[in-house]
Amino acid sequence: MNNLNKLKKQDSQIYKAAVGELKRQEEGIEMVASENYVSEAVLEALGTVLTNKYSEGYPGRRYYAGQEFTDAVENLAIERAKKLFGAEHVNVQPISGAPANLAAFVSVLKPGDKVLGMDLSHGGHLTHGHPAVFASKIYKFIPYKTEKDGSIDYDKLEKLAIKEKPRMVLAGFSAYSRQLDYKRISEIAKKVGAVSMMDMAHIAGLVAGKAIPNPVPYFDIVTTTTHKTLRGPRGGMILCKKEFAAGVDKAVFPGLQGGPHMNNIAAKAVAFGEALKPAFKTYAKQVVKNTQALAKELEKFGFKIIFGKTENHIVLVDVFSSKGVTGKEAETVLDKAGITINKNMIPDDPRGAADPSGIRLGPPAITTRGMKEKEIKIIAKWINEVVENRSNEKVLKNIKKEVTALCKKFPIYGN
Ligand code: DSN
Repeated sequence: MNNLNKLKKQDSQIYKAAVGELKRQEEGIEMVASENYVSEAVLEALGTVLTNKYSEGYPGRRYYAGQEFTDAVENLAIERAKKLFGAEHVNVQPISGAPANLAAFVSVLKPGDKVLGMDLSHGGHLTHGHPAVFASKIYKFIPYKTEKDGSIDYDKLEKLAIKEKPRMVLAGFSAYSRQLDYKRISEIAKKVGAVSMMDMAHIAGLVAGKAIPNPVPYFDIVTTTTHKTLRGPRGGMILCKKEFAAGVDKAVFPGLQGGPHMNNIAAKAVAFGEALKPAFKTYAKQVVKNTQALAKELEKFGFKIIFGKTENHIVLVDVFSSKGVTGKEAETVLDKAGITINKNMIPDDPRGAADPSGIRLGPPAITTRGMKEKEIKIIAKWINEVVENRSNEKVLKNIKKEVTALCKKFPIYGN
């Protein structure tokens, strides 16, 4: 782990919070499907002096001098990302996923244009058209939904596209557990003269590790975060076909952002380098195996799994109908026992977003620390015990002790 000696001396409050968070991560079972643990090399890159440099523009065409090393860093990040995903063009500057999505919209849409995006409660993402998001005031988002069996009816989607004539067909999700038909979605977009876009933020690591199919060859524009299954630093990225490159670059800078965070881009490059190694393929495949084991075990305990099956790293569970506990209650009691998940809406959730019917969970983080199907079985059993004994503080305390003991056998940073 990073040496925090200077921080300790100078700012004990921040030091304490950082050390407390390290302990929380080391001793808890992190099952938020979008979280992961970066390597120490990635952490070191984040802490480099590259954070001191202003580098507005792109490699070879910056607005300030002194870019010898920042250009090298950004070019490495771009080349590695291109290799990882087979992309024609890559922009590594977006600060995170939401700004990457906005930049992608700005690059091809005019105010008032229509976008087909997946409904939030059906697994979509806020930035794909939720009314609370600023982009919804500029563009007209039309949601599409999943079917009762958890599938997407692509004939229905095609009919909707023909009826609405959107300028963009947007695929991607933050809580959907099934494989999308990339080819079909991009064909629908082509048929109605729309731009096809995919937000692969959740699954980018599984794609990089070749555990699931790659959307990049099929879509005009693909956005992602770099910190979820891809196991890089917190950040965003846009991959696109050559004809969209100039628009994307202009939308990111100067359209929406100023100076790129070069320490962060360096850390992205390091993470992409790691994802190019054979060990990352083993990791990605294990994430999928662990997820399938988790869904199977939870189902045995009577939990209702939404979307019928899981083909990625996400398990969405209707805890309200299966266990009579709300998503918020489940999140709170599991946290007490040292298991971190998040409350989540289920399709057309009769309850509100603040206290929905479901929870979302996944094993990308615990797979990074080496846990496999054997540990998943134990964790699923604990999840059931916690939920069923939610008002029994003694049970929660005992499970927390067992959670800590298990975590000690799988150190994240080896100290
Ligand atoms: N907050 C992320 C997630 O947990 O899925 C998406 O932006």
